[in-house]
This record gives sequence, C-alpha cells and structure tokens, in this order.
Amino acid sequence: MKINPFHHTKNQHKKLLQLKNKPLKKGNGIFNRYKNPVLTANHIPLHWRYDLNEKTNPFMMERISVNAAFNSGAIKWKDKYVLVVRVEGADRKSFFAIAESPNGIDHFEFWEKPIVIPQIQDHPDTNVYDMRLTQHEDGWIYGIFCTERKDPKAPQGDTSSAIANAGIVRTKDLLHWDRLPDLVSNTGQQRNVVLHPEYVNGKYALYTRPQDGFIDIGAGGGIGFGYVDNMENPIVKEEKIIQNKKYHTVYELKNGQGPAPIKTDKGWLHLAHGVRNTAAGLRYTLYMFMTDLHDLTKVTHHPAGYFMAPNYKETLGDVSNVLFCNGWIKDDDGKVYIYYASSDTRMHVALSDVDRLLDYVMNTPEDKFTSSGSVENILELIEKNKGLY
Ligand code: M1P
Repeated sequence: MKINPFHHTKNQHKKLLQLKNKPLKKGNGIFNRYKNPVLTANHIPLHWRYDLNEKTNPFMMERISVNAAFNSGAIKWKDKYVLVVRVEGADRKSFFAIAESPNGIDHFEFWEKPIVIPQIQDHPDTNVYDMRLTQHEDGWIYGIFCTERKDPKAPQGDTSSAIANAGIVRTKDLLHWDRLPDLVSNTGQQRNVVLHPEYVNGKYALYTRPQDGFIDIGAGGGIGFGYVDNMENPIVKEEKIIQNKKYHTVYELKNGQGPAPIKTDKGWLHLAHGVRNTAAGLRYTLYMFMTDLHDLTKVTHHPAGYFMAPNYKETLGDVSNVLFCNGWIKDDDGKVYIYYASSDTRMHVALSDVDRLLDYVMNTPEDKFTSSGSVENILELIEKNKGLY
C-alpha cells in the first residue's frame, strides 16, 4: 500500500505530542529526571514548517526547517505549565514560541504562532534567545532575553564578532508583548540577565552577567546584582558580583543566573549554570545556591559542585556537554518543575520540591577548593555514619 506522505507526517506528529512521559527509576533523592524530552524540534507545529497544500507541495517537503527547541523560560499560567521556548531555525536564527502542558511533564503543545517581538527602531535584533520570565509584583510579566547584534567596531572581514545585551519585553497576557529599551550597564556586554520578582528597597533588582566579549567574559563575569529605578529607562547601577567564577570549580570559566529565584522561608533558592574547560571543550552544568531573605547579595549556602550534569544521552547535541536552565515552576503544593535543556538541542523536565531543594542546599557540604578538603568532607560523613554501615 502506498503511504500518503501528508497523512504519515501528521500521524507521526500527533503521536509525538501525545507521548506519555514517566519518571526514570533511578533518582538521587534530590530530583527525578523523566524519560522523554518534553520538547524537541519535531514538536514544532507542522503548519510552521510545511506547505500543507498537496497541490503546491506534492512531495510533502519541509519548507522551513527547525533545528532545535531549547533554553526555555517557564511560568504557571491559567493552570497550565507554560514554556517560552528558544526555537532555532535551520537558518541559525532563534525566536520565541510558547508551548503549554496540562501537567508539566508531557503533552506540551505550541500555541498557534511564534511570539512577535517588537523591534527597537533603527536597532533591530539579529538574534534573540534565552528568555527569563519574571512575574513581578508590579503586575507585569517581564521577559529578559539576550539580543545579539554584529559588533559595529568589528574590522572589515570579521563576520563573527558580536555584541550581547539584555533585551526586555513585558506582557499581561503572554499574547501582546511591549518592548522596553535594552538594558544600559557600564560594565560591558550582558547575558543571562534576570529580574528579581519583588521590589528591593523600592527598586527593581536584576541579576546580571557582565562580560568583556561575546563568548569570553574576560576580566568580567560572575553573577552580578544591581538596581534599576524604572524598567522603562533600564539603567543598572553599581553591579555587585555576588557569585564569582573561581579556580578549579564547576564555574571556573563563567557562570550565569538561571531562572528568577524561588522564595522560601529560609532564603531565596537559586539555580545557575557554571562552565569549565575540558580537553573536549566547554562543559556546562547546573548548580544551586541560596541567598539571604533580606540581603539578596549575601550567599548563605552554596553546595559544592554541580546539582545536575548532562547524563550520557544529554551530553550529545548541537553544542555537546551542556545543561542549561532558564525556567522552573514552583507549584502551590511545593513541587518544583525544573525545565532544562541538553546540549543546545532539546528540553527536559526534572521534578523536585522545595523541601528537597532546601535540604540539598543547606546540608550538602561546601567546596573546600582542594582535594584534601574534599576528602575531609567525606571523612566527616563517614564519622557521622559510624555504627550505621
Ligand atoms: O552553548 C551553551 C550556552 O552558551 C551561552 O551561554 P553563556 O553565555 O553562559 O556561555 C548561550 O549562548 C546559551 O544560549 C547556550 O546554551
């Protein structure tokens, strides 16, 4: 029997969207991974990629290909788990699109159209990605993303030097997005900028990542913290580095705030990514820390090492050996859905809860920055376990 390519493609797509997810049996007590990625390039709606008219597309050819669906912001919205996904086309351009799920772990489906980000007159974005969503107490939902443009100072013939900055949009319904001016900071380029959900001292507060170059952060780096008086004129003043990069750690080369932190009665829980160099190239892992409830620049707890690193399936992708997270959702019952991307290719979910994350952050030994310090930590645990093994 001859297979009709239109029916076949539609059926395959439908099956993929209806695929049930299940937790992997082997957890670590801190979080549980799930078997299937929650979003991939194959989840992108067919009507964005195919001309669905059999007469004008007799071979059912993909007209516009999508390369990846990754680094997503997240929010609970009207009882749905909503991701603002970084979708990357075969043309290398990224854009944002919303996908929602009824339960947060499977059945993610994209809304009808991608998000239209208004452009700043005479200063268009070349590429946009990695939106962090913050439901601010001022009543707006803010999206802060990286906007990338060619470096106007690049010498002739240099076609790759770029400048990264923080673009800002806000919305009240996730449908209509207003563009605000890009962030102004005097510390160079910016990526991984995240808005804190509450006013701090009557001001907006931002987590920043100053960097000297587009990829290399140079003398800059670390997770910074600064204030903005007014988001319509977003000038960040006096960035203070609260979490610096450090020799021989998982964040030796650079780091960046993940999603907006989660408030708990013990402090603010933060998820971040740390980058180190290896013989095989950069390795991105996720790590956690906690800041004081009232002094947001004071790191009160910081477990050693990574919280989550790519497993063997996740290590492979467009940019291998990368986990990146810019979205998580805390439910009213305390469950925390961690939406992370692997190797700049696909989205996954891991499930935890506030109690577990607090226990992890508060009771995991801190890094002593030497091998003998790590052995000391193990010896202390062995001592504590006397009579139990
Ligand atoms: O390719 C890994 C990540 O690289 C950049 O992150 P950072 O600026 O912290 O190095 C971003 O391009 C990010 O999107 C990407 O996942």
